[in-house]
Amino acid sequence: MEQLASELYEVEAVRFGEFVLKSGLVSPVYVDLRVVVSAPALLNKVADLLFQVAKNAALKYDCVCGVPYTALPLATIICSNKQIPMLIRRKEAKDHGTKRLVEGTINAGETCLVIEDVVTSGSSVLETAEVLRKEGLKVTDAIVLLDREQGGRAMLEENGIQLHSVCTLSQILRILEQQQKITPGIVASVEKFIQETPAIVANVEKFIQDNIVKPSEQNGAVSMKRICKEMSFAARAELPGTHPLAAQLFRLMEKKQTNLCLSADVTSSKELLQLAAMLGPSICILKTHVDILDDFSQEVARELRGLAEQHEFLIFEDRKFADIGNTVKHQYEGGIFKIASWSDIINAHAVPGPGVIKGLKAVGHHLQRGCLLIGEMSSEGSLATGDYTKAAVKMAEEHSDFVFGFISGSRIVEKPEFLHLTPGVQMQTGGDNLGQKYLSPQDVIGKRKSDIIIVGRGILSASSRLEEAEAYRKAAWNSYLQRIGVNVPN
Ligand code: S5P
Repeated sequence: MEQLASELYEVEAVRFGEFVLKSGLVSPVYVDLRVVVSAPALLNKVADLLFQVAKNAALKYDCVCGVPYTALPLATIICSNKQIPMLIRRKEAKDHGTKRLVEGTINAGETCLVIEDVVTSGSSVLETAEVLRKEGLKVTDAIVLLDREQGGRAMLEENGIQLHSVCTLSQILRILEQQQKITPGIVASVEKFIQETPAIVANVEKFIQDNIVKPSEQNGAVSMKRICKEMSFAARAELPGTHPLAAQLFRLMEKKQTNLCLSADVTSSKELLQLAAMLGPSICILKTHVDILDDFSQEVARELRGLAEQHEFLIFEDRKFADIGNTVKHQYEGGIFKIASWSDIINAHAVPGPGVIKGLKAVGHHLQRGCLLIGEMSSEGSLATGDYTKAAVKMAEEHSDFVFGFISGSRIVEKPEFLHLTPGVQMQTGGDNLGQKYLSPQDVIGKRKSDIIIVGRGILSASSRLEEAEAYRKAAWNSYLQRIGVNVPN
């Protein structure tokens, strides 16, 4: 094991430093076993260790299948040396000829052992196992070189697959520390990263490589739909159709672990700026109603922008534009407020028809701004329901270069590129005496599958606004993690 760890380190299959993952997260460790194919002696050794693990566990199997692509050469070496029949899983069905997903002789009822290089969340092993199972094969065990200990073992067990690993990432860390190849500081930072980072995020690079499918491909569209339900914000940021502002928002949400938007409905600029400074680290968006401020000035807008840069949140002026294109264009760009010059996000009612979006887009598009359409409202007796909501979705889809999501009570469209923001949220459900209705964060994110909670008075009326904001952030974030299938620490 000591030698394996040091050889993996020598060929840079395990690297330490600062690696920016596609999710925007900075990881202190990077594991990529693809490089092992260029070191034949090590490749053979890894294949042998994998075989020994299966042997020591006394596994009984009839054939072997490697998870494409890194584990393919490993499976080949094992099968060739030990004279075991091998199967190859195709990643895409051939578009001509047999359309087979698995190559080789399949004898239904036989047991197939799955081989993988690294397991993080376990999703790649499970995907291959499911394809094999569909062909009538039994899959009960998988062997892996490196278990990153980020939930894969438990997830596979739930799906009837026992995971056997040659080593874990923490074992490698300890050995490299003993060999004085890495410092205790590095070990501590990697361990912290492993514990704190949800498996789905650490795995996002693999997820993206494996799952971004061309929408024009028929079976691609099917798998896209299946995956959407569990897609992380980080993965949604990388979809080709995601609006750049939405991508920025998804990344900062994942980085700051927050899907809380503060509705900063206060009437003094001083209080607004104080709120932004204090709650900035806890929120992904700060929503304003600048027309309720007694003392708005462009200086206030400038200061707010500074705080937005400092704490990495977006600004959303909740102006709810609802006029003809020409009028909203002026309202957005000019007047006292000059909203377009400082607000990243604005919103609009769908009631005037697409002209409202066109007018806003004429001002905001080149400034890299984005717009949310109002699909539903939280107030009692709202008329934005049923066919109205459907028409709003259609309008958004037709203008997705500017509209990147919705204000709605729940998810109203399955496209993962779109964001859903839900107002009317309080821990204490019920309502106010002017028609507002409240749902809990868990209900909104978990059951109704919205992405971001918008909270105003729930936080503003608390004795400690910071503590309350953190309570809302944690409740909404944990509901999101649970929804995408990540174990939530207590
Ligand atoms: O349907 C809606 C849409 C919006 S944007 N219902 C809402 O309440 N809002 C806004 O969300 C509303 O204008 C207010 O700024 C915030 C809710 O505030 P709270 O104090 O009731 O949480």
